[in-house]
Amino acid sequence: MLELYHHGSSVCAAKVRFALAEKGVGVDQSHYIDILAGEQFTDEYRAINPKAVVPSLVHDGKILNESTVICEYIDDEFSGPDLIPSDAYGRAQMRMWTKAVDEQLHPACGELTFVCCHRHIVLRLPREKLEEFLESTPDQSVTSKWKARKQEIVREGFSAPGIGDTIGLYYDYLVKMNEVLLQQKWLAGDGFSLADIGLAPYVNRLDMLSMPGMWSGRLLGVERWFSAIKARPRFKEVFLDWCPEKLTDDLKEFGTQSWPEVKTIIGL
Ligand SMILES: N[C@@H](CCC(=O)N[C@@H](CS)C(=O)NCC(=O)O)C(=O)O
Repeated sequence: MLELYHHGSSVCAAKVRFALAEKGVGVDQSHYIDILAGEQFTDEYRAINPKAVVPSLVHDGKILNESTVICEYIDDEFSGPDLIPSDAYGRAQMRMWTKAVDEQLHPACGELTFVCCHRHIVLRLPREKLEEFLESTPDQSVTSKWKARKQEIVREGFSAPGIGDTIGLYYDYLVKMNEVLLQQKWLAGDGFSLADIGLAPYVNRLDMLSMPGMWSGRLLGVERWFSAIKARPRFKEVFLDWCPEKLTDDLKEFGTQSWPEVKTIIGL
């Protein structure tokens, strides 16, 4: 019995859906947790995921958290195409990328997504609900200081301290990916791997925010790679179909509104 707890705009959840799809594994039960409505904060869900974040995978009663770990588990546990390189250097390259995502790119993505889009969505909540939503975030969540940082970004938007550095760091990752992708087909070598699965949601996030201007016609390695990602047979189902229409529209609309500011920050 395989159960997935996930959300439509969660990059980490998309990563796990992508790994399952590439491996050809179906889930028996899908639990949609609306993280913009605070459904991650219930006692029931926190018994599964104490950080109150998605995704979680439950396999025959065994709880698995942390999307990078879950993806490796999926590759280890199920038959299907290998998603981990067979050689030691390939595996090391793959893990350099997935480690960078966990340590730097994902925290930056939480901030970029909130400042460009999600703050506008949660600011629609009635005042009391908004306060409850912001207060419910555990200190140890998306990052070790996510509660305070989320509050700051929701309240101050682009004026929140350090937002420029965050967006600069995100863009620097595209540049680093580009350098590699100009030399080789996939991020960890010649074969598609968990490195590509791990990074794809972060480029797709920018795409859904209508910010392909960061790489289109500029970072040709990333452009080629992302076209190849979009051409994977299950891309639409994994990345687009799980995102509710209203949320897709919000990402597009608020992303488009934020683009001039983002563009200025990264100096394009
Ligand atoms: N390190 C965790 C991070 C998970 C995470 O940050 N999930 C986000 C969505 S991508 C979330 O659930 N956020 C809830 C919130 O902001 O309250 C993983 O890789 O699974």
